[in-house]
Amino acid sequence: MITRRNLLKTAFYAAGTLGAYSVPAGWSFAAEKIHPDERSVLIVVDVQNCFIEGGTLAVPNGSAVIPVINRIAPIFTNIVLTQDWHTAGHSSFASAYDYKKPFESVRLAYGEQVLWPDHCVQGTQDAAIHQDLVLPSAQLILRKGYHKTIDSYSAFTEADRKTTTGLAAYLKAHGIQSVYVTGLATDFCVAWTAMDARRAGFETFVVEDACRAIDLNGSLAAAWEQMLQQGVKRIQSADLAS
Ligand code: VGL
Ligand code: ZN
Repeated sequence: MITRRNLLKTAFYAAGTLGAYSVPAGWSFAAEKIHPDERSVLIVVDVQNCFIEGGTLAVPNGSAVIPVINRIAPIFTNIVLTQDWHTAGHSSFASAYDYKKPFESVRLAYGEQVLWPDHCVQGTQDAAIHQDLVLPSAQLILRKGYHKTIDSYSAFTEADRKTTTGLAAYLKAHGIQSVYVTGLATDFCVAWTAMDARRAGFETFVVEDACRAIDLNGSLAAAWEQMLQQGVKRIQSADLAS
């Protein structure tokens, strides 16, 4: 069959015979489908009202991830959701500082912190998981960012790079070896989660079309560069099958 993949494959092998090809690090040549099994987990990052159109920190076209995640979810026996869950007056909010505006940054005890509009405040409708996500089999909703003075983009380790959320231990206790990351936003919570998953020893995939980015000052390109360099694999939802 002539598919885009087979054409690519032909081009790839043709280039190979010329002896002058290279495959960028992390670029996986997925001619075969990937089949997640019971040692795999789908992590759905922060698909909350705040990050969807109309929310307090809306990611451009954020709602587009929902049908993609709903479509691939039945492939997974293990699903974990994360929920950004900040205190009112959280130290990642620009409003917590005099003379600071959203998307500026500030130096905190643990390093540089980007400042955001007030978002995902505990117990608000803005912080609720979006109602169009259909994930009845999800086994865990992990909240993060609930310490007032420490942000947590990552689902594994808070921004001080010391405080653990316990997720790596949880996944290991359940025999998980491979992590598939989806959700919002590609360049912040998805990227930090994926890189920490690698660091914790999991085989790690980011499902690119199941994510959307904020893209502040080139942050999306930078995030992909770092993720690929650290061995995170970039795949598409169509690469996955039962
Ligand atoms: C996020 C900025 C602030 C995210 C969370 O989910 O990517 N980004 N809080
Ligand atoms: Zn946040």
